[in-house]
Amino acid sequence: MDKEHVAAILQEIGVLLELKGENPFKTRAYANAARTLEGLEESIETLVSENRLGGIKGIGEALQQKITELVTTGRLEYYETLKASLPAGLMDLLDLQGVGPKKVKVLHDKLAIDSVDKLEAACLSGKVAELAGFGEKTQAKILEAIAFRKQFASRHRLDEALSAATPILESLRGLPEATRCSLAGSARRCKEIIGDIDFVVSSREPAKVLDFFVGQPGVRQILARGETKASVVLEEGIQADLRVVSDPEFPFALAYFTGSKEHNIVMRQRAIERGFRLNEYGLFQSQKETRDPALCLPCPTEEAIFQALDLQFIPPELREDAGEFLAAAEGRIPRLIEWTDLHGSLHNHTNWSDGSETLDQVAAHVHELGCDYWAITDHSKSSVQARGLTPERLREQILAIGRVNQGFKDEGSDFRLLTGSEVDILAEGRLDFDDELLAQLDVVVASIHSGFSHNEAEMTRRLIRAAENRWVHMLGHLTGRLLLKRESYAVNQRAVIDACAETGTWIELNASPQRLDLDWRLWSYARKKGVKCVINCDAHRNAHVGYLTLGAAVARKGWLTREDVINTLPLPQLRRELARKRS
Ligand code: DGT
Ligand code: CA
Ligand code: CA
Ligand code: ZN
Repeated sequence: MDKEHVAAILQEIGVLLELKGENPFKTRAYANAARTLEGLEESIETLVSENRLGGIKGIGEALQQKITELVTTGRLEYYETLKASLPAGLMDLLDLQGVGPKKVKVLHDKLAIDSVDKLEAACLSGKVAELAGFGEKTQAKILEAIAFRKQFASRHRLDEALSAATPILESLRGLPEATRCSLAGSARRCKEIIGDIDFVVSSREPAKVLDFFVGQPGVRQILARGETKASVVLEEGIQADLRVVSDPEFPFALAYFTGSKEHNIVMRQRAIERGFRLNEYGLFQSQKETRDPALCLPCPTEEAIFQALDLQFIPPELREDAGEFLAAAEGRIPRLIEWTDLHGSLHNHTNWSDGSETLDQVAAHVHELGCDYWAITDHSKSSVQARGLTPERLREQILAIGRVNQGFKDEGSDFRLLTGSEVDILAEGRLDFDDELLAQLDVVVASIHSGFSHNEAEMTRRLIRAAENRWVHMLGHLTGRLLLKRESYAVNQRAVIDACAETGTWIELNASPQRLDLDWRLWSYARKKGVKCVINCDAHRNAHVGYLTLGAAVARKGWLTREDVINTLPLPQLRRELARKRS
């Protein structure tokens, strides 16, 4: 368990205590302890195992016991009990802009409000404005916050959808009554934002599967429950739909509920052109709508359905009616990249800037996971909030990385850390370090972290100027977007891609789940122009190494193959490519 996780729980305990009306000193102690933990250099596991928590200012005996329990057992009884003693909906209220624990407590005590729906009703009837300390203005603000939340409640990031879906899929697979189980819908297609999660299961006993599905611990609310389908809202606030079919129907239901809708329409049309009917129940030898099993062409898998329609198999990620039919009809669907093709990441941070771990900890972790190389690209000096490195510190870091690499060499290992920088692109496209320093680095990523409000022409110009620098290997998170949080700054992405093509500059696919930037929709254009992709974790802690799988999924959605992605190369070839633009 990492310290961010422990800190998040302590923080939440502080909030829960405040909701209960505990004295402010106690609640503040938890918030302070959380902040202290986040700032620690050492790993929390080491501190616990060596019994050294007591030496940290602000961590008294009670807190020490709780942290120790949490780190050693993975859970904390006190926290679970506390959480269970309050209605779950109260935490949802806290998510509303401008509503803090004090207000939630009053709303709960005076008006018995424990959900967003109840709060909305109370605001509409004017009861909230009458509460002491609220008033008309606050009431109107709360209604505004609720409207905003509703707009986003049905949109979730892919990583959040997948981490909610995975355990459900696992437990469905464990059911004896379930024959085949799959994720479907936009999550299976790896859209960066999804509306709801869809599952398809085949079974002879749909009632048992549905009972299990709606009765799982992660279900907050049952929206609908029928003979063959159910919809629930999960604890995470995400809706999940399940469809149960017979096993011969499974491939058809899976293809149908994977979508996209636009893709399905073309599939259905192709079937009609061939004298068939295609729907979620089968592919039928029939001129009109039917679900008569006697007329169904047996297709044991999705592959067989595509084959029956004279198509190469279309991977789910490509099912957007964005050129996949033409390619599949001509047998031109490429072999898409797999995450296991990746040998390392070329944009990552350590505790030298705003990352969590030391060089040694990062190197040991990624080496253990089987990477061949890992570039350390901490922030540059202008990124003050991210503790960007001065030129002196960067020179020190180059030496420190040399020492880490010497250690690997001495052990006979070929693994290497690469030196680097995520250098800020300043106004007018100047870079935060001079060329002489950049030339000493193995890997240079150039990114924009400030001056987001410039107009499109200026932002585009900044990025193009950075690409024109011969020491810059790639542009990082090209649009600066944060999914569901912050829009891209104004930029002409195609013009930047053109400049990268001309200068031999690569473009990053930033695999951090809140970025997934460059967007999958633009990779076909970049690929056509001959611009190479680099799938980067932008890791700020070791757990982020897993983002490589998400990055590869989105790269697949952008039709990228192993040949299009630089960090599929082994180290010697990578070094040759790194030298190319500079020679
Ligand atoms: P989402 O949930 O908004 O992110 O997007 P999807 O694609 O998961 O859409 P969803 O959950 O409404 O439905 C799952 C799939 O079911 C969808 O991708 C295609 C299929 N589907 C649903 N409604 C229709 C429809 O009216 N016509 C066709 N052709 N397919 C449909
Ligand atoms: Ca869906
Ligand atoms: Ca759905
Ligand atoms: Zn960055």
